Amino acid sequence: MSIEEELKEQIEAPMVRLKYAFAMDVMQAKLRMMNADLTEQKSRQVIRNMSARIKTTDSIIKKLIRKGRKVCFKEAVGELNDIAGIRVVCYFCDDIYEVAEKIREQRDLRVIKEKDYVKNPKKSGYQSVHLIVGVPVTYLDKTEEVRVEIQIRSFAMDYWAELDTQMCYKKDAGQIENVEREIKAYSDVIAGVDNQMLELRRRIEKM
Ligand code: 0O2
Repeated sequence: MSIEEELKEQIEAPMVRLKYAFAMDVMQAKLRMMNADLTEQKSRQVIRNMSARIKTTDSIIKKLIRKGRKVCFKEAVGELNDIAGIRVVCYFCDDIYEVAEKIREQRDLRVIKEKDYVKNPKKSGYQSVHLIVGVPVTYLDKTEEVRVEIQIRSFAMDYWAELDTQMCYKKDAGQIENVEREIKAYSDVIAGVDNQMLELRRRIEKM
């Protein structure tokens, strides 16, 4: 059996998938509650939509190789923070921090790592706030912390990231003249509009 086949068999084992799926379900239920809470506070919807996925085995293998790690179950589960991933799309860019704060307030979760690619966008122009949270999962009297990556971004940032994923991210398009420069420039334009929309909302709220 090849190392890829061995990893596939272990990572796709029903019990392993169940643990990740459970951790994502718990997190999504919490996020729905946080959205209800914020909606009540602000008299408007804060989260526009969310989605969840378990990383495919192919993508796990590619990421392990990209990170220079050994392709095996132990490295995948131990090193990758995003085998379980949730994407939260908010209406406005300031909502991102409201959601992140609500996650930090959850006493039964542990925020393991935070990355703010909104304040410090990636070279590509990618913007989002990433939180890695540990969700306790109990099975057969044993409690284990399962990591879930939560990507929080605005509707506008999501538009850019979705198109970037289709055209450039993890693709060779960056080698085409001007592509990297242009996609980064569009990210700046979108961020500008995102901030103007926020200012507009604030002016309207003051009335
Ligand atoms: P996929 O297929 O979306 O899952 P960590 O190990 O937690 O420290 P990690 O995961 O190595 O950090 O890197 P990072 O940059 O913090 O987060 C990576 C994820 O952010 C990616 O996951 C993408 O989902 C997203 N991302 C990062 N940069 C870009 C970008 O330039 N464009 C787009 N569209 N998305 C980006 P994966 O596993 O690479 O991909």
